[in-house]
Amino acid sequence: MNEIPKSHPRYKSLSERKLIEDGFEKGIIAKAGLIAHGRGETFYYLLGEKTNKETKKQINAAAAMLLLAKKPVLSVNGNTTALCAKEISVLSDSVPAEIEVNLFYKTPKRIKLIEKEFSKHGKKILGTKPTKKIHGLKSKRKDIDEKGQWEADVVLVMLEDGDRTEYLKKMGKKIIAIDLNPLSRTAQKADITITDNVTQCIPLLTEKIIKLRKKSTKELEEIIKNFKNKKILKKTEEQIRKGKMR
Ligand code: PTJ
Repeated sequence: MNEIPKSHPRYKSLSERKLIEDGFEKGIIAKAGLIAHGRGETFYYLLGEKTNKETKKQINAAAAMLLLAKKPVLSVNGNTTALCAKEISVLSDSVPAEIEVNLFYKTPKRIKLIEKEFSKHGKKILGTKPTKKIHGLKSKRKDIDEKGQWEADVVLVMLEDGDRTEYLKKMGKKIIAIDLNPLSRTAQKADITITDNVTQCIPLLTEKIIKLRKKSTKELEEIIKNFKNKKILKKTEEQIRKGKMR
């Protein structure tokens, strides 16, 4: 990362690319994770590479939902580990919430590497020996930890493909998604979707949680009641289509 000067106009995206490349070389990131990052970069560019007004509302609602949760779980995969394991660890302390690894391209080696990354930040993660299953889900994401997603009432999923959100919702859980694509299945199915770069919104979510901690349960419930996920996603899509963000 040192070889990219901070003054470079594309410092943020180039340094993230480096984290992704290094994560792939170490074996943390799956091959498809490289493609997923490219998808994300495109949407990030179209969204103006900044946290806009609508996104701030999404972060506010997500913070309220995490604070109200009885058993919140932050679900991590290869990309999110390589990009921001430290920031996710800080978020987990601020809520507080468990961290659980959940992989689409699951191998024992990747699980171990991800466990090791989080241990560098003092975190013991769940999901390394899952004993429960998400009913109906076909992919390897179905394996979940009894003390994690199984018992959770709120699950934060990030950079997610496929249909886990839908199945977790069928199990009665509330889902917060972080996905730069407002049209993805996960974004559309989640209760709250944050259409922002994971590296940018995780620290903002932590800050928001610290601020909202002083609020009463009633005030937090009010934030969620007034939040309309589909409406904000529609607006975000329109802004992208009209090229309004850049
Ligand atoms: O680590 P694994 O085995 O669990 O595999 C994970 C990947 C990422 C390979 C898998 O979940 C996948 O293929 O995901 P998709 O279908 O590419 O979806 C990822 C979504 O995250 C896309 O909608 C991207 O636009 C979005 N995205 C990519 N990078 C970021 C992002 N959203 C937020 N922040 C990012 N940095």
